[in-house]
Amino acid sequence: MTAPTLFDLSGKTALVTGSSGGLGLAMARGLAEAGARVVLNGRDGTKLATTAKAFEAEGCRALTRAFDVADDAAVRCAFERFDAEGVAIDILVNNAGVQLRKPMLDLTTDEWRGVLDVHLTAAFQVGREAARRMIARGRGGKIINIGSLMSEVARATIAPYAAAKGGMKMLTRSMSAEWAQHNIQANAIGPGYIATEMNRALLEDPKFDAWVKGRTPSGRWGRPEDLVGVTIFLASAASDYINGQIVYVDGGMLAVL
Ligand code: GCO
Repeated sequence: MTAPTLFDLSGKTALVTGSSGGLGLAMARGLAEAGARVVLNGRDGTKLATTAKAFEAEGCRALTRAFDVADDAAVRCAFERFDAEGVAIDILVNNAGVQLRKPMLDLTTDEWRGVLDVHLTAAFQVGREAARRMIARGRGGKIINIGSLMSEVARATIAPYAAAKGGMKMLTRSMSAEWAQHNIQANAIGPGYIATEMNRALLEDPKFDAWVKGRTPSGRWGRPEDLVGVTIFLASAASDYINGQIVYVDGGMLAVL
């Protein structure tokens, strides 16, 4: 396979969870530009439809599927619909996530569970349904879990998010342990501090903004587009012998003190 075709996703279908905005939308757009047919997902069907319109205006093909990835029955139903419509998911990006900034002493168990469910349980549920079908088809597949700097380090007031993102790293390795034999490559991306809606409060806090810029060797916040290259790489034949890895796109923050 020559270099240019290594990254060509033509003929592939990619499901990106939580892709009506933010990182998910940027990664979905990148996968589409590399040739994949993309399935956009979110809980809000109206928001998803608006996103899909813009997406298609840019010439990118997109299906939309509104379902809650944290709801097991909804996930199963979504995949049964894929089956019925002949939509085979070759690439799964487990991106859906929420943030909840609160000291643990003030956190309820429901709040804790809610964050873990959207990130970690959802990635397990959607991953399981996608892998079942990848294995049955015998064509392998790609699973990309979205971790975080918090897959390695913690910050006060975001314990459930950090626990979930630490879990995403080990879920990725568990997927490799069980599914690599079926030619499924499961890897993760660890974004650093990226300028997204989820981080608006941090971006607008002059002290936090200065800290991120000072603590990051690149001297800036990441942009959602900074994740596109590594997403295409991990979704393509270029990463066929890479399994269980997490690639940090953090401007070097984790590499230095
Ligand atoms: C926070 C942020 C971080 C970033 C990102 C860093 O409150 O510290 O939300 O968690 O979003 O995950 O990798």
